[in-house]
Amino acid sequence: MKKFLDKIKEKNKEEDEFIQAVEEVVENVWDYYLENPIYQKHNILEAIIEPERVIIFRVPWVDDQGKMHINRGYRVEYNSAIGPYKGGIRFHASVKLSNLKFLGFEQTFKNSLTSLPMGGAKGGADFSPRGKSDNEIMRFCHSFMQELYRHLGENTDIPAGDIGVGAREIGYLFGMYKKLKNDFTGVFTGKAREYGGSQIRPEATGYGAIYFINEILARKGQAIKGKKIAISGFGNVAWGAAKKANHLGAKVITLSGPDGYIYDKEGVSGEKIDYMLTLRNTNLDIVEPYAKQFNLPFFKGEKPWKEKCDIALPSAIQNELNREDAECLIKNGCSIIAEASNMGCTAEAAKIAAKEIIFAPGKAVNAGGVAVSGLEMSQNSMRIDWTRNEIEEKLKTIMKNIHNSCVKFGTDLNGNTDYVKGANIAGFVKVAEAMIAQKE
Ligand code: 2IT
Repeated sequence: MKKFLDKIKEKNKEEDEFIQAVEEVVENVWDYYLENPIYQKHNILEAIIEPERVIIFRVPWVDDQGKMHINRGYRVEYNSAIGPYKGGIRFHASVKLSNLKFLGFEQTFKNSLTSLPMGGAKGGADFSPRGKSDNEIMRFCHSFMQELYRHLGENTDIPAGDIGVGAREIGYLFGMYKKLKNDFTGVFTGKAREYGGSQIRPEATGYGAIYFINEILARKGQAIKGKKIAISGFGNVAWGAAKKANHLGAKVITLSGPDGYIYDKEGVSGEKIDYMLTLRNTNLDIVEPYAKQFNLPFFKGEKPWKEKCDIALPSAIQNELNREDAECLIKNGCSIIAEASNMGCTAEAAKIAAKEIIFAPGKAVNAGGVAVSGLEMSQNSMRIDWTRNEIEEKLKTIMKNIHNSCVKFGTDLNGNTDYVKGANIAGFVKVAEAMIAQKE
């Protein structure tokens, strides 16, 4: 295994986040890989690690003063063994090939876990919407799509939102796609309801994460009602999670931004949840105004993981919860760390949490978002619109099945469940079998 990983590291030098994601998967599936000679014959592990195609392009755009800026756009079309490329678009200053490769790799396993026919992809640009005007964001989105459109199609590659890309940006991106292709198809998910978007898609990632936690708790004979949840972030994922946590009687005690975190003893509920959307639309990327608005304590420059909670739900960005954070949470009685963000925990944090308490990985916990994207694609293809109830029931069933797959593949003879191992093997098997069948 070491020799195999050394080769991957040599080939992908300085791509730390990508190596982190690959190492975790290889460690988990290695025994399974060795037990199946057909996988080795097809060199399936090396194949699954290599993206099918990477597109990198220039994105020029003009700011409100008339000055031209140049950003770098990407689409990593990772794997199409089980369906067309599918995954979000991220606009954030941190975007580079390494993190889009890790996100595309993770997406491949995540999409497989949903049981829907979607391959894996990720894209984005090193463009930060922070402090930009609405017109600047529109011009950026239009320029981005002027290149990307030629690589997309409803049966080829279907993007969605991610960090920095919400309903507004999807509107600009989809509008330009339609114009360039002269074709109205469901080539984007996360669209607004008026032009083909699905019920529940904006909430789906957060709802799914809470459903997944519910399944973990149910297996322990517990309920989510009354549990205290520390959430990081204040964007789309955090918003959906806060809504569903409230529906089910749990209490969300923190939210955070790049500027610090807020602590809400009474719980984030009612109009405070709606205010999260207002905050996002300011394009400022800070959470402090929330503390001012509701007269709550704000902890500048700090992360919420020092607070006493039952469940920690990182919902912002990769590697936002490290070893010290995990140790602090465990010491304070936290019993579940569930990643709603992709690879929200560092490798060390994830390992400590898995050993001491329960740790659930992003590719399982946050799969509800892309699952409802899959349902949006189905509705668009069939030209129908499922009700809120129908989508919510389907999402619940999908999350339950993902949880069951993790338990099936991740439980040892003593009955201990390793959710990371379970998610990785379950996600891997379907993609590997499809690749072998297609001699890819
Ligand atoms: O990380 C993710 O799963 C997403 N950003 C959603 C992807 C999608 O295609 O809905």
